[in-house]
Amino acid sequence: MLLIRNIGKLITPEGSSPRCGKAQGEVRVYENAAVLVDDTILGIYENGELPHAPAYEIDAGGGVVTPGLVDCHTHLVFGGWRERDLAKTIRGVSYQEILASGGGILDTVRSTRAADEEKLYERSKAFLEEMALLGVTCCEVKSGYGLDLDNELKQLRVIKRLNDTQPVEVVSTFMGAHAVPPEYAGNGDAYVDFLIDTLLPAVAEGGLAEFCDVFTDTGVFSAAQSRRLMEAAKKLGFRLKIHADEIDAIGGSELAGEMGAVSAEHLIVIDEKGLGALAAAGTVAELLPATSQYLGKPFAPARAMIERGIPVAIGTDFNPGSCPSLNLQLAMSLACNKYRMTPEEILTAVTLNAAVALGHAETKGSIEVGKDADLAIWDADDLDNICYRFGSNLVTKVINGGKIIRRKHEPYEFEF
Ligand code: IZC
Ligand code: ZN
Repeated sequence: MLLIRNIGKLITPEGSSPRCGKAQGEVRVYENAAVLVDDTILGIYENGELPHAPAYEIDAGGGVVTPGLVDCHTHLVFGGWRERDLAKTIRGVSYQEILASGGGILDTVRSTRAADEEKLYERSKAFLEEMALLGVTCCEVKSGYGLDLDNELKQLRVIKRLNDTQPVEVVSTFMGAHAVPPEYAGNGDAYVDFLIDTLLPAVAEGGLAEFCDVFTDTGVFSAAQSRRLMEAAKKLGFRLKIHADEIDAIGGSELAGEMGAVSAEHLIVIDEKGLGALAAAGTVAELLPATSQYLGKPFAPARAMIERGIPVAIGTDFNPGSCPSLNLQLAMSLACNKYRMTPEEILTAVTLNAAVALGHAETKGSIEVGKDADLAIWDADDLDNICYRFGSNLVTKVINGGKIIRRKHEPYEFEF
């Protein structure tokens, strides 16, 4: 058993359901607290009270303790960076223009196809270690840089192996509909047929993904193509996610609502109809502020979403093209400054609502007795401080499933 004591403030959303509207900003605060864990949370104490049971102790130094962070949107298994696009991006060449000229996602498809499975695994594991030290205890990873049978399955096997071999819980999403590969250039419909007839059934049979995602946008997949794919995925038992309204509002968020998708993601240019669809369906809006920042794009209308009662989650979108940062703390401070979300709303967005978006809210996303012992200890005395000090890693210790996460060269409880 492990006791984390001398916690100035233990701050957590509560429950296993999405928190929306006013409730998005309502968090429980335990002052002068302690928490007793094994692999799950056994007890929470406040006002200087402590359990009687003996336990190995960690001193939180009077700082804040929150649930471990949940990064609900990443593309972290990829073969190579795309820094050569930086000069184009700052000259104003758009993300879509780079993709249309055979670069962008297709560039990463080339490097990922060429990458050896073992190397992909090692490189992705190193990213997860970096994320863990920034406070992340659970994250999503999407495929979508293989875009053929062998290479999509290779990417998904890497994702599964990551989940099996290191402490961050990894939720797998199949995203074969990330772009139309060169073999099907100009023939998106035939590629969607291939996804439905061949790739989706293979992924389902291998038990390699919980979710299916599609990039519904200009130059990628139309709403009609996306609907076809989502219907097939649903029949095979996948839960649905959708990249919607990142570049143009072509019906992605309406489709997400109609199909009962668990989340709609990006939503930079969502319109009234889209907002209405998400609100009616209870779909989680997954917002990715570091992508807007990096691409110099507008920021999604988070306040309008909260006002409409749409649960908001925030992720990094870590990927080599539109968000080369895996720092969820940075996304939190951008959400504060750019979305004008309060620190309490943001905490819910990177813990409980993110866990809901991954279908793991029964065990993750809040500090409550019986949930997994996933905690972040911060060198901060309140949430304001966490959102304010952007650029530094304010997490001093991370507990994942009751194990203390340390850097490799430190004495460890769990080695990466
Ligand atoms: O590699 O560009 N938006 N997919 C949709 C991405 C960004 C990842 C990429
Ligand atoms: Zn994405």
